[in-house]
Amino acid sequence: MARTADFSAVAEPGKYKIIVGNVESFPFEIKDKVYENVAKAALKAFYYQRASAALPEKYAGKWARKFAVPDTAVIVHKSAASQGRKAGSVISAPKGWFDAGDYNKYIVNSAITTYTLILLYETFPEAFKSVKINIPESSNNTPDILDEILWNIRWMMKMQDPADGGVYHKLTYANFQPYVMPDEITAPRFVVGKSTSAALDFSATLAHFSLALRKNNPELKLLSDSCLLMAKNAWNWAVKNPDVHFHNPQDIYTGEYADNFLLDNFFWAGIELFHATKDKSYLRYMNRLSEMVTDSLYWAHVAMLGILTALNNQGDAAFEGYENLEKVFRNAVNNIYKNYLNSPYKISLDVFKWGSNGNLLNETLILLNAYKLYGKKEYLDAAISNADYILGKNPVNICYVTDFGSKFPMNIHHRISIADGVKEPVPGFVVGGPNPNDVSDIGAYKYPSLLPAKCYADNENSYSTNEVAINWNAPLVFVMFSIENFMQRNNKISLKKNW
Ligand code: G3I
Ligand code: 9MR
Repeated sequence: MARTADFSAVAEPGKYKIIVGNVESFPFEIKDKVYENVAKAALKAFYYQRASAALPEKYAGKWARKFAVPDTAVIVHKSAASQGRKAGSVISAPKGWFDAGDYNKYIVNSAITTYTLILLYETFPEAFKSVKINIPESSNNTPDILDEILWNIRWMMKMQDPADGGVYHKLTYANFQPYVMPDEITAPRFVVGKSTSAALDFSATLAHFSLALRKNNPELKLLSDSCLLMAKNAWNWAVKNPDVHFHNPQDIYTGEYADNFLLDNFFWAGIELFHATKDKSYLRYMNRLSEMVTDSLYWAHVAMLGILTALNNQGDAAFEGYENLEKVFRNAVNNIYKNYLNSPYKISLDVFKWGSNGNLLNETLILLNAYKLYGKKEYLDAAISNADYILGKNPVNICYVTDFGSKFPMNIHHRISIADGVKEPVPGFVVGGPNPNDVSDIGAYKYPSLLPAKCYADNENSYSTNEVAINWNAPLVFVMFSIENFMQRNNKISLKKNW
């Protein structure tokens, strides 16, 4: 039986714990900027995921590691061959982030991840001028979040075939590698299979990035223009190749991010290209919104990303069908908010599956956008309640973010954390979270519970509940920074009012 206690009246800064009978909670703090440290650590986690880099102790502390995975001699797999790039030829596609616990790089998952970080940056551009996370680029004049985004954007740009605009689905080893450090691996890496989903998600992300740079970083105009041209070329390839659905070739065994329903991907890319060009021909999928899933957001359901861009750029260019788009958004927000109200743990998530923490964080991202657009405090309150679930207010009684809270995951499915010889996992990562559907990885009997919200194991082989991934950490960064910034703004407003 879950009960809710409201301690809002307790505002005195300090360390507290809750005692009910002979049961007491972990200690927790009431203070200013309570989300700032976890927000910065969540962003720094992307630095720890960098491919083609050495991470010196000065920036990485005890998780320093050697240079690994140059990706300057990547083999074109036969599934990716084209006129200009024969099977077996070699290309260079360095940088980018390792996807998760594995060392591979996937365009579909990179796209939603990078979009999310760009959306955060353009929501608080002034605040991010002073956010430093101690990365090599911290001494330059570019915001650290933008430098981290650029690390992945520059890799994404190398995944497009210049000859036809097509985009390779992933850059990968043939197999998932053993639990070793990345510099110990000598196996070849491949670019595999162009796909329609990769082309569209690539197009959407680079078009969005192009506009964000145009608005916030005029000094990067050349990059902005290049991104827009590449986005248009990827769109054109997708229009000519609308049904190239990715599945692993028979000699490749790593992650797929297979997505065979692509209307939402066309819609998302179309909205992004419209806002970046004002060319209304890109809006051809607007009238098919009802055929798309809009009340769930993750790598295979991306319609909401197009809706968020339209609503956050409504001043730029109104277009017919906009009212319907706003109605769809409000409906999704109301459904998310209703789930929160009806939940014993006061969270909006009502289905637990692979990456449930990431799904909850994406719902929280939607709530925070609704709060920003409509100013209704109940959306911020619901978002904070979701954030508290991630940070410890959950049936598993654990903070799901590494290196935070009294009890956090120590055995994450993350090859670097497993192989680096450091007891503590790399900090700032949120684990996938409870998922009752895929317990065969360690065996159902090893899970403390098979109840949906409790089916989680802090076990390095539980990749279905205890892996970390860039598309889960991006909404974590978004949520923690947004709540921190909104709370600081509201405190300033209430201080002004009191004066
Ligand atoms: O959408 C269905 C839902 O309708 C159904 O009720 C539910 C339960 O059966 O399954 C849902 O589909 C699941 C899908 O994720 C969406 O949640 C699939 O069963 C599940 O297998 C799938 O898991 C994906 C996993 O790879 C295995 O393919 C995760 O989304 C995806 O995040 C994860 O991604 C991996 C990369 O491939 C490799 N790198 C690590 C990364 C994170 O684990
Ligand atoms: O490490 C892999 C992880 O990134 C994936 O999410 C997961 C599901 O695709 O697979 C993990 O690799 C395992 C493979 O699927 C089965 N053999 C053991 C591998 C390491 O746990």
